[in-house]
Amino acid sequence: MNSNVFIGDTEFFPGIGKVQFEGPESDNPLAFKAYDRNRVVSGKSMDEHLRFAVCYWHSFCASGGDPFGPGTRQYKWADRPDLESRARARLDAAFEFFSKLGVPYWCFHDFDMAWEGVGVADSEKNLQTMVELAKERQAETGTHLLWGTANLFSHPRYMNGAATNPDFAILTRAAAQVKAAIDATVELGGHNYVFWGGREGYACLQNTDTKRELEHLAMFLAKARDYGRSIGFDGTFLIEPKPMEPMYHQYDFDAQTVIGFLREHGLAGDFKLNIEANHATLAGHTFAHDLRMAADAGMLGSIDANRGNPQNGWDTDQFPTDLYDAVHAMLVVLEAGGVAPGGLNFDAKVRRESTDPEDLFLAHIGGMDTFARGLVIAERVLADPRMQELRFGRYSSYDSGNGKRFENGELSLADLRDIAATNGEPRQVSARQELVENIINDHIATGT
Ligand code: XLS
Ligand code: NI
Ligand code: NI
Repeated sequence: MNSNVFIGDTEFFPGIGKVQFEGPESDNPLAFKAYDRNRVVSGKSMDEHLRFAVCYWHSFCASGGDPFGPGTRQYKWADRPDLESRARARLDAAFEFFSKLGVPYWCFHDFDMAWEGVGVADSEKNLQTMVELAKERQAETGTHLLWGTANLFSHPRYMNGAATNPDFAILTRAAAQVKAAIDATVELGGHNYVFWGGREGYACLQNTDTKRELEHLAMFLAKARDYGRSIGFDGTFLIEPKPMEPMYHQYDFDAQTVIGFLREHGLAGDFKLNIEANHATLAGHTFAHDLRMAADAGMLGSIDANRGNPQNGWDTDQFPTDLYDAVHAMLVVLEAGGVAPGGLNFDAKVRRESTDPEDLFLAHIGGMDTFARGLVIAERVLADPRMQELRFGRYSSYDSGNGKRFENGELSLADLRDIAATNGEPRQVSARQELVENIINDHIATGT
C-alpha cells in the first residue's frame, strides 16, 4: 500500500485524500458517515458483508454522453493523444480513485480497460498489456478484482447478438473475446466472471429462431465454463439478468427465468446470478424480489447496486441512495448468509450534470453509506422476534400433523379433499402487512 497520494506519474484527483470514516455527526461530504469497515454487524465486519466494488466503465470510461448530446465531463485521463496512453492513464486514475476511496474491489469489461485492436490477436495483445499494468496496480494498492467480463454488445458486429447471433462467424468472435476475458480475469485473481446478455435477445420474434438461439447460448456458456475450469478458474460464473434494453426482449429476463434456464441446461452447479437493482425494476419487480428469488434457489452470486427512476422506468443506473430499498436488499443478503465470493458492485454512473471529479467520490460515498446503513438496520429487523413470527409463524400449520405430512409428500389429492371435507371453513388469518411495514419503519427511524 504506497498510495495515500497517487499512482503512476500524475495525480488525477488532487486535493482529495483518503476518505475516512468520521461518523454520523460529521458534515464533511468527503467522509463516510456510516461505512465503518471494521464495525462488526451480525458476527462479521462491514467489509466482509458488503464487499464493495467500483465499476470501471461508468466511472472511468463514460463522460456523460446520452442519445441527445455528447459527454459533459473532461477528465484528465481522457486527454491523452493515443489509445494506449489514454488506457494507461485511465487505469492509473482508476487505481488512485480505488485507493483514495478505500474500496476493496473493482470490476471491468475487456474493452473498457483495453482498446479493441484490428483482429483477434491484436485485441488479445492489447488486453494483455493492460492486464500486466493492472496486476501491478492491484499489488500496489491492495485492490482486488471482484469480476471481469467481455463487452459483447457495443461493437456493431454484435448488433444481432453474440452467443445468440444467427451468424456462426459472429459467435466465434464472441468466443474469442470471452476466452481472453476469462484469461485476464484469472490472471488478475478475479473471484467471479460475469455474462450480461446485452444483445442476447431479439427485436423481432418473427425473424428469430428463439429455440436455436437459446440452445446456442447454453452451449456457449458450457464451453466458457469448461475453458475457465481447464485453466484453473475456481470462482463463480455469473449471469446478470435484464429483461430489455438494448433489445426489445432479452433472454435473461429476470432471476426466475435465468434460474430455469441454468437448471434446464445443467449449468446450475457453476453459475449463479448477479442481480442488478435497476434490471429487476425494469422487469417489473423490486430489487429485493429478484434477490430473494436468487437466494431461495441458492444462486445469489453477486449484486450490481444502483437504482432506477420510478417515473421513467429505463436503466438510469443512478447511485443507490434509497435507504428503504437498501434495507430490503440487505434483509435478503443477510438472511442468505452474504454474497461472497460475490460483492456489491456500483454499476452506477454520476449524472450528466455532475461534472466535477469530486462528484465520483461523493456518489460512491453515498452508495457505500446507504448500504452500510441498510446492513445495520436489516440486522435489527431480522433480530426482531415479531418479524420472525409475522413471516414464518404464518406457516405453522405445516409444522406438524397433516400439514407436515403434506410437505413430506404423504398425502394424495384425495386425502387433501377428505381433510377439507372434515374441517369445514378455515378461519380467517390476517397477513398484517401494515404491522410488518410499520416495524421496518420503526427500525429505520431508530437510526444506525
Ligand atoms: C448493463 C449492465 C452491464 C453489466 C456488465 O445494463 O448492467 O453494465 O453489468 O456488462
Ligand atoms: Ni445495468
Ligand atoms: Ni450491471
